[in-house]
Order: sequence, then C-alpha cells, then structure tokens
Amino acid sequence: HEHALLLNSIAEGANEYPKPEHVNYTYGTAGFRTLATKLPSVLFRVGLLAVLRSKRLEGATIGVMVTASHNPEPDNGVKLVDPSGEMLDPTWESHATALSNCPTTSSLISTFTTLATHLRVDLHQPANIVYAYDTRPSGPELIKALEKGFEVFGESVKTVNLGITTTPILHYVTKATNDKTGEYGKPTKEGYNQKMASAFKTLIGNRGPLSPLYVDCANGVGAIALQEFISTLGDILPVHPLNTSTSEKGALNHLCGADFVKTKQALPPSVQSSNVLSKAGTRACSFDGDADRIVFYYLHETKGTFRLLDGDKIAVMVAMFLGDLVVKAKLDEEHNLQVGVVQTAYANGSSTKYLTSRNIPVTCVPTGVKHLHHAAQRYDIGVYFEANGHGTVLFADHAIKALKSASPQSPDSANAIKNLLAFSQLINQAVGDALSDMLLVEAVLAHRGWGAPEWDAGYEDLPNRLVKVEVPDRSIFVATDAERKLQYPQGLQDKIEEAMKKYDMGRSFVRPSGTEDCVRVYAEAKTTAEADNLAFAVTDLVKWGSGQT
Ligand code: G16
Repeated sequence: HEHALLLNSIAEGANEYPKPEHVNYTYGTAGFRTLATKLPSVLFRVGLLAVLRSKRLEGATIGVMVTASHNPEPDNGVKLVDPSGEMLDPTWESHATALSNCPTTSSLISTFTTLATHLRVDLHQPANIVYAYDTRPSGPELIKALEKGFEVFGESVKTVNLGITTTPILHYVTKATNDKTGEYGKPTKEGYNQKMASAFKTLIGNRGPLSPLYVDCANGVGAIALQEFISTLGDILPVHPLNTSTSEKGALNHLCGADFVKTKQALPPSVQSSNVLSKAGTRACSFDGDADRIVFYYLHETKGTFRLLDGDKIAVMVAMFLGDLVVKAKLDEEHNLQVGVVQTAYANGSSTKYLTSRNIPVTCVPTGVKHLHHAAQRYDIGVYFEANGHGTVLFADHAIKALKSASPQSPDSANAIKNLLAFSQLINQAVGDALSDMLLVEAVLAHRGWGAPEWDAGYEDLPNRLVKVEVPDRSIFVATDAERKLQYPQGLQDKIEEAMKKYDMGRSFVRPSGTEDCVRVYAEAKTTAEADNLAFAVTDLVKWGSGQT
C-alpha cells in the first residue's frame, strides 16, 4: 500500500513536469546542462535519484547543485554531490540519464522501480539532501521541480535548502555534514567562512596586510559569497569585488568571468575601463558563474600587455611551493610525501615541461573534475588544475597523519609542518573552489615574498588558441588517449597530425564539449601566428569531418 502511494505521488509529479519531446539528455562533464526551459522534468527526476542515492547509502547526505556555471544566463543545469563532497559516483550517471529520458509517466515509474530494485535500495531508509542554486533567474522555478522530487517520498526525506550559494560551498557543506568527527568544519556557510578565514590568518601571520586584490565576480553568486567572506576575514587582504551585478538581466558571465578571460586571453572590458590595474604590480582575478574556477592576471610593468596566470600557472606555483615545504619538513624517510600534479590535454606544453624537468610527476587525464580528482588521490599530495582554473589540492589521509605525528628536529621543520597542515585546512579538498584557491595563491605569494611578475617568471606559456566549433552532431566526435587524440570520425586524427607537423612545436587536439553544444579545438605552437593558423586549419578539418564541407 505504502509503495502504491509512493508510485502515485511520483506519477502526479511526473504529470506536472512532463518531459519535452525530441530532447535527449545526458549526465555529462558537469551533470545535466542545457537551456533552462528544457530542464524542469530533469530536476524533478534528479530529485528522485538524489533520494534513491541517499537511501541506498543509509541516509548519508547527498548534495544537489543547480547551476550552469560558465554557460550563458539562459542555460541552467544540475549535478549531484556524493557524501564525501566529491562528484556523483560515475556508475550512477547512467541512472540519471535513464530517468531523465523516460518519455512518459508510466515509463518513468517502471524505470524508477527497476532502478530501486536493481540498486537494492531499501525505500524505508531515511534520506538526507542538502541543495543550493546560483543567481540565474531560472533557479527558483527549477528548485520547485527538484523539491517536488523530494516531496513524493513524504517524511522519510529531510532536506536543507542552502539558498543561493556557490558550488564549492555546497560541496563543503555536504562533506562537513557527513563528517561525524566534526573535524572538517561546521556544515554551514558560516562554518566555511570561519574555516577559510582562520587558516588564512594562520598562514599570513605577521606578513599582512597584503597588497590589494581586485576580484571579477562574473556578476554571479561568487559576488555574494565573497562579500560575506570579506566580513569574516578582516583587513589582512584588501579585496575589491568587481562585476557584482547579480540581479542585472543578461550580466552573468557576459564579457567577464574566468571563462571569458581564459578564452579571450584579455581583460574583461569592465576591468580594462576601470583602470584598476594601471598601477604596476596590481593583481586581479576572475571567478566563473558559480565560483568554482579562478584565473589571475596583471599588466606587464613596461609593455602594459595582458599577462594571464591560469590554472597551469597556479598548479606549478603551488606544487613547487608545497614540494619545498615537504623538503623543509624533514619527515622520516618512511613518511616522506610525494607531491604530484594532474593536468588535462589543455595544459600548456610549457607547464608540463617545467614540472617534469623539476622531477614533479605529472599525470594527464580527460577533462572533468571527476577524472582529475581521482588521479590526484593517487599522490600523497595531489595538485590538480585544469588550465581553465578549475582545481584544488588533495592531501591523502596518511599524509595528514604523518604531518600530525611528526617530531620535528628544528624550528624550521616545525614551521613547515605547521604550514602544510594550515594549507590542508585552507584548501577546499572536496572540489575546485575559486575563493579557497584565491586565498591559496595569496598565501603562497606572501610566503615566497613574490608579486605577480615573480610568479609569472617560472616559465613562458606557448602561444595557444581555443576555438568553439558548432557542428550538426557533436556525438560523432569521440576522443581517446586522455582526449589527446580523436578516434572518430575515422581518418580525422591523421589529418590533424599532418597539420601539426607544419608548425614549430605545434600541438592540437579536438574533443566534444560536455557542457555546451559544440566541439572544442585547442592548438599551441611556437608563435601566436602559428598557434592561430594551426587552430584555424584544424577547425576546417573538424568541419570537413562533420560533413559540413
Ligand atoms: C565544467 C567542468 C570542467 C570543464 C568545463 C568545460 O566546468 O566541471 O571540468 O573543464 O566544464 O567542459 P567542456 O569542455 O566539456 O564543456 P564548469 O566550471 O562550467 O562547471
């Protein structure tokens, strides 16, 4: 009887949120992502799946984030967060895809029932969900559809609505809620702010106040989170938020934000015209629409040219610095810690070369945080960053234990150990986090006594170009070898390789986007002109491969 009532409520919800015809959904690189108007039925069904997942894990708290991050304002999306604060277990992605594509109420009911049985979910278990959304105008409507998915289960589901907040804060709260030791931090936004502020203050010590930092918030939720954080931080880091118009229609990610800066390799026009970077040495950074990515930049002191400090530059500086701290910590041999870096094919060739020439191991994996995160878990201290500014650092449990139990032989090594532990607190180890990464960079610069030019001096990026190509059907493009090569359409890879050979230090690859309806072409070469020409040549090949020419 109880079960029949549940199926009845699901049917009611499904009728209220019918699946639009002729749309095929995929749980991709970062969950479901498409035009917001196509998403209500998906949100309802994701609500059902989140409850199934929590019940399957005996009531462990699952996170749900409604955001389309760097995508344009009319898009929206949704992704699930596992109890550890990591992305949804990949084996469940196909269940999300299956539920979202059921064409009718009755097929949804039967898929739901099959899944519950097949996944051995005891529907009598409790479920706990925490959810949040970004500043997109479509957020509140989609949240209603999501909540409907929770409500059909009645009282067995307990939910916490975090309201409008960043993706990384939702990951933090999910992880903290499930951490029964209480050591990770309080499972609230305030808990997050306190944890960050306290670790940052420990690390800065008497090095502050630091020089001012300008932060382009992409007119997104990062503006709100940053404002709240600044009030907890005090004046050791004078932060000046820019692009904070969260309620202005069409402003989100428009001509600003991390994706704009990285792709265009230029200042957001608003930052350019505000002249805030004209004083030599001034640093600025850009968040993306849900504040899980960050890139830094400054203007060259004499030439006035734009200098980008992207995810690769962050990874290199942080890995080198943590590596030096580990050496200073002088842990006994059996507890020695290895720092490694995880990158994707987008990593600038110069960054990989720089790291390997300094004996820092580098792993290359496909795009998408879940791939980077898992590869980073294989190191004692794993630094992972996508070139687009998405990344973080993971400290293995045994590494933390080794640091906590070490008996330092000198004040210097005691200090290094203390700092490594403070970094492990400052860094959001659940997921890439613009705010936490901003503080990480500032803390490393303060310890090194560097400004942006000294940070930038390590290596020179190879000129590169990223192009978005719209094709009739991006699913015909299948990448392999950590996305460095194309498997299909057949024959295309050979042509790309021929094109690469024509350019000094030429490297190019093609992959379908997991978040936008396009294929991405990346090219780098010795000079800007060569990188551009290679990118355009490969773009033409992609059009040829997709049957357009
Ligand atoms: C998401 C993913 C990132 C990925 C980016 C672009 O970022 O989390 O891992 O690099 O999309 O992916 P694609 O090239 O497949 O479109 P975000 O910040 O939009 O969530």
